[in-house]
Amino acid sequence: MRHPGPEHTPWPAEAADRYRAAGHWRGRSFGAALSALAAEHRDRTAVVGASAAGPARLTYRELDDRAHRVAAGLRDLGVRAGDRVVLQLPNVPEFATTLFGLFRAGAWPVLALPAHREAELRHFAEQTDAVAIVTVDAHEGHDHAATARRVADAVPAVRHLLVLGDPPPGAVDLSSVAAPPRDLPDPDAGGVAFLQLSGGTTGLPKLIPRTHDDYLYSVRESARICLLGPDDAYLAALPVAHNFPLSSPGVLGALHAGACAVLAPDPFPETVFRLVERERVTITGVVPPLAVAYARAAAATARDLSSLRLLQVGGARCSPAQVARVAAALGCAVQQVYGMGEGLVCYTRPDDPPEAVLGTQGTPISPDDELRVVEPGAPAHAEVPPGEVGELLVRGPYTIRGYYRAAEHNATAFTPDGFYRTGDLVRRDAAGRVTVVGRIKDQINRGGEKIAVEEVEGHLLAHPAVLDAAVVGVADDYLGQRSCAYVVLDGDAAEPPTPPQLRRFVRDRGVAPFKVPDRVLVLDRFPVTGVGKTSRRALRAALATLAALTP
Ligand code: J2J
Repeated sequence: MRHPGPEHTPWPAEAADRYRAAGHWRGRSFGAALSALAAEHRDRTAVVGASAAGPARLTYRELDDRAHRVAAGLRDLGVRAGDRVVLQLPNVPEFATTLFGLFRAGAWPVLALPAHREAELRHFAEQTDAVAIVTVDAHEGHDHAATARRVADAVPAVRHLLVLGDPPPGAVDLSSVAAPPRDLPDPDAGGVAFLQLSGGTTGLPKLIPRTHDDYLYSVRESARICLLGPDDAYLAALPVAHNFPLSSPGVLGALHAGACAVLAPDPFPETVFRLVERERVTITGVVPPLAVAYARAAAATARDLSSLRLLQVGGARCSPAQVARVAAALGCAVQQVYGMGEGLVCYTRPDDPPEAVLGTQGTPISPDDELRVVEPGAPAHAEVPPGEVGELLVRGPYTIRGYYRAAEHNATAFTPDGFYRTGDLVRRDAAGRVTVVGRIKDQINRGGEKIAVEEVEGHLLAHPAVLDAAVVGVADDYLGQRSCAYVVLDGDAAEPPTPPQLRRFVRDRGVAPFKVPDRVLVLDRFPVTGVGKTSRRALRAALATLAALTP
């Protein structure tokens, strides 16, 4: 396979020197950071969760020890520094031990989500020439081991399939990947630590190379901004591989603070409330639909939620009315979080005035985050006047300068002077607070889950009877947006597919369930025609209007 573009686009030397001099980048790897935490917090609880092996509580020393053992076990399998390994685990303690084991071995985890299926997994493995896939036997009714087996068979680079739980023939039991700890070379902190996933706007999801230096900086500052300390318990309700529960401040922020990271097997109110009560959880972070669900369920619960001091909402827009309702119902502070796997994270702060917490997404983590709000489509320097809406561009000490192996996409996703084009429409007030008001990127935000419309259109177009397809977002009270696919069918097709058949067709192509169009509508022809990106955009806009009017 040809891989256009570099693995990692480094920051220019001038910027890197500045970030080091400012103390943002400290030259410490994740593995070294964990060992330092283990020395400091020793027998305090680091991770609480449950997996097939039963409930587990790991102290800081146990977590560090297991990470060493996993790293040695990976080396014995032949996994070397710089190798890519697709990591797809739900919220189980093994996620933490494997993640840190891979970090220690210098291998690069590729952070797949449990919702990903064969199409995505295969793309990650092919795109990265992954040498191994780590997954779970089954989760929420899906046979992940079988899916990963097919991917491993199809991608020649994949030599190992490591399965948590019951491994199928030919796969290795993940719990057996352990060997007596030994000294392994500490990876360069300025180099790539792992590949995070982008929600994507074009084709298939892009991979985001994050370095030890830049990610640890964002984690450390996130923990500080959220006032995390050793007495806190952070609950990961969202899938822990996602950037928000991983790093904002997430599980890694909790560990950095010497706190306890509690892994919830699912994000539903019953599960989350039970864990809040049992573990005296102080902080959690969720997407708006879940925050609203917790607010509703709080009224009727017998669980003691009094330990909860902060509920973070992010990943999608949360209206001021929703924020107010959630805060009142749960009797805790709410924090808005606006972040992205590519880097930039904004938070409202504990001492912000109520109107800022209700109505804005706060300010960036770093004084060295450079934000520009520009006229969409105009040259990068054309900033809009303060207070007006424009596209947000960002550059800074933890925002990437390029996607992994994606030279062509990078040429448009970044400005020549290294700003990432977020595709988000924002306003900045006089205090520098950001409010997200919309989006110009071709992406649907379905309750925080990101859908690249082009990707789904590609799956629909693979059907022999589909002549054209356009996928649009439709406003939805619960999720913020749902997806609607318009298709034009081949009139000569012997048996034109019905909408349910098309939905099943997309699902059977092995895509994450959240990407299957919520609705499929058949049109004789599309309202506007043309080629090229702009006219596709105009077409999608016209269809979105139509969808909003279609009962
Ligand atoms: C509106 N849109 C938002 C918000 C993200 C913390 C929190 C979230 C993410 C995340 C993350 C939003 N209001 N509060 O990585 O560390 C939309 C924007 C953004 C895109 C990024 C984190 N918070 N968004 O959601 O990579 O459109 O990261 O560009 O999944 O989500 O999506 P993602």
